[in-house]
Amino acid sequence: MNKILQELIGGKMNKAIISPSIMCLPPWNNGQDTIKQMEGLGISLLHADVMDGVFVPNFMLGTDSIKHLRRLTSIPLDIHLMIENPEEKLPWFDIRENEYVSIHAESTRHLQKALARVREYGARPMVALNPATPLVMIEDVLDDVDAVLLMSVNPGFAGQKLVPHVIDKIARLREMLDTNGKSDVLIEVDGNVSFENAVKMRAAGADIFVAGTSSLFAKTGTLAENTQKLWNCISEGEKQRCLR
Ligand code: S6P
Ligand code: MG
Repeated sequence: MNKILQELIGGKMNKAIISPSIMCLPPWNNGQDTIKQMEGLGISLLHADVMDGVFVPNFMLGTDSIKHLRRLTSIPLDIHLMIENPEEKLPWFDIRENEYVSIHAESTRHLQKALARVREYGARPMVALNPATPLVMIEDVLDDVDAVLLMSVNPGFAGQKLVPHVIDKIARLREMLDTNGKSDVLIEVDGNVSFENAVKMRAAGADIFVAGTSSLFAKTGTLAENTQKLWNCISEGEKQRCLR
């Protein structure tokens, strides 16, 4: 039995989750049809990027878009805040109990306060790190989070190339979590989660895979085909079928 399978059976490895990136949806039908289809495909989390044009050089999904998404589906949101001083803006989002909300360590001087505020809504706090931000930045907030988001591209845009050292960073984070008694803290990866990269990210210890133009919304394959293919890439027993 190989090591990953042993760890899965031993409960050390969490079940993998696909979190489709809403900003990559074809815009013409307001997301409605695609999201209904995702419900049928067993998707259990939806990644919603929020960008303020300051923390990152782009604008994306405002508060009304987030509220609109909640009307379309009961799939919980995974809200990725790429905004300055997020702790002041959390009340704008009408955060729900079952949602993940990620706060970038680089975006606030009050990281612990921001994460604690997410917890006050009953939601699941997640701390996010850009590719160049070292893991040491989150050592003192491990008690305040349910998950850590490692950016595998510099945030702001879809369709970028993986920053390669992030694979090793995932493994170092998994080790850091395990040695601190935080094995239940999930690791999310975001950026160029292609079928090939997903295999390496899973092997390194990632649990939540943000799926954008590199997989679910790739130019080839239907949404159903690409979802199945990504499942195969992150499910141990199916890996051999992954790249077919
Ligand atoms: C990027 C944003 C991401 C993208 C996603 C796109 O700043 O946070 O969530 O939407 O990474 O995926 P892909 O496969 O096009 O890189
Ligand atoms: Mg994102």
